[in-house]
Amino acid sequence: TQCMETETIQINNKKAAEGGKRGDSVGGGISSNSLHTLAFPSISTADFQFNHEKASDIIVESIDEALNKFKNIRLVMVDLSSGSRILSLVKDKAVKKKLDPLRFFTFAGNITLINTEGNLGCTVIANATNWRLKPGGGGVNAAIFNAGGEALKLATKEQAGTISPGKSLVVSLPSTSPLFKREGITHVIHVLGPNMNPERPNYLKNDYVKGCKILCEAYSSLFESFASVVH
Ligand code: AR6
Repeated sequence: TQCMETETIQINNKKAAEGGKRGDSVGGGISSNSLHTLAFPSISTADFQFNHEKASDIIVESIDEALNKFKNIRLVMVDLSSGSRILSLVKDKAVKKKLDPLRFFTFAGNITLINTEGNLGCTVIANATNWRLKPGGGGVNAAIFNAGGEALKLATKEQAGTISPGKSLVVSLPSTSPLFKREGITHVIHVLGPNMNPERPNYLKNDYVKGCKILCEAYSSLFESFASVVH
């Protein structure tokens, strides 16, 4: 059944993409054309080693809340491979929770090529960053800072020097950034998630009471920030 569910979502994704072009009406009569799209990675589940079962529950719950609260948004969760465990967990739980497949779906690919490869019409992408908002460091943070170029580094520095766990920071992308020019991305939202990796700062020592609270805050903050950008 897991394979069948996966297939259903893929079909729905196709429909969502086509629907976007045709301007089909979705929940509440808002045309999917007029929905603003955020692409986001799974926060904290790779380098920060957060438990995937717990994270997927929080992700689906947070998406459900955001879609109910903000009627003009569409959310796309991205990971590099279609074999991604966190992506599969979220897909399955999204079906069980009956999230609207036109307003939330998953995408396997590189988030820095979201529009040229995925043709999803995303205007904003989220980044799973580190507390110093430091370019590099591997993972999606390195990929996004590389793709954003000097312009993203400077614009981020101008906004803040550090970020706390559970918070997000909106950076408006200068039109000189390759991410703006190539992908049409107007904003990057940096997010710092909870860290369960003993070799990284702010290590939570497996305290999942704190960890889950911070991951919830991180996603709420991300979706709130996105909604305010596209308001
Ligand atoms: N496109 C889409 N998804 C990606 C990409 C990409 N180009 N690259 C990685 N992912 P991680 P964290 C997925 O480790 O766990 C950094 O060093 C990846 O498969 O990037 O929050 C920072 O500087 C995974 O599903 O973030 C921090 O120190 C997800 O992105 C630390 O890692 C997040 O994985 C943050 O760790």
